[in-house]
Amino acid sequence: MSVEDVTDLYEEFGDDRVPPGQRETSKFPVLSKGGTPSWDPESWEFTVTGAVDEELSLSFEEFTGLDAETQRQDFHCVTGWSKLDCEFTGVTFPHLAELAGVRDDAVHVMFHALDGYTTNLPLETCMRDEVLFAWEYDGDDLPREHGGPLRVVTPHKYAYKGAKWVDGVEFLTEPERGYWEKRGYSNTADPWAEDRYS
Ligand SMILES: Nc1nc2c(c(=O)[nH]1)N[C@H]1C(S)=C(S)[C@@H](COP(=O)(O)O)O[C@H]1N2
Ligand SMILES: [Mo]
Repeated sequence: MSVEDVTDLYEEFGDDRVPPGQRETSKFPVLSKGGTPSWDPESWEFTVTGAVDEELSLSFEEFTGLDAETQRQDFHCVTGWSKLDCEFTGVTFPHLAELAGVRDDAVHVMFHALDGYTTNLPLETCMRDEVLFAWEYDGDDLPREHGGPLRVVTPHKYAYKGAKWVDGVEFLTEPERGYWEKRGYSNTADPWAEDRYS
């Protein structure tokens, strides 16, 4: 599969590929609010709910059978490290949204995860091909501690906007805040504006 390089996305937001106040690392640290939740491949299901024409429920096999792409992206953690050139394989947010049919009154999105984590973004901020539901990292299954079997990546935002262990996306008619957004992290999370805290 060919790799789409989207590491030039920063040009939309700032002058430098590594956002201000960030340091490049070659490691891939793990940041989770708690432990790594278990998952059962037999009973796991991914749901698309809320303001959509058709709510969806997909098994892992069905999800990974959707049209996928591999992208080279950068990863920016709000605690100050950036990891460049990560290769993630997954389904784009706009593709999933199209499958469900987003209603006209949808304005916001909440992601749900197996560990009870949630995170939110305005719909227009999600409707970009770089927002991936990813199950592979650098050609292998996404490591469990990094969100396997499935996680979201948001290269245009700090990484807390990307839910690890994601198992649901909910389309909302009004904005709501997720786990860290209620606890002092920025709701907007733009790395080039250094939107770290609110
Ligand atoms: N489900 C879930 N997703 C999550 C988190 C979490 O605790 N639970 N932590 C977030 C935070 S604060 C960051 S910085 C990134 C870290 O991803 P990593 O552990 O793969 O580096 O995941 C985000 N997604
Ligand atoms: Mo984080």
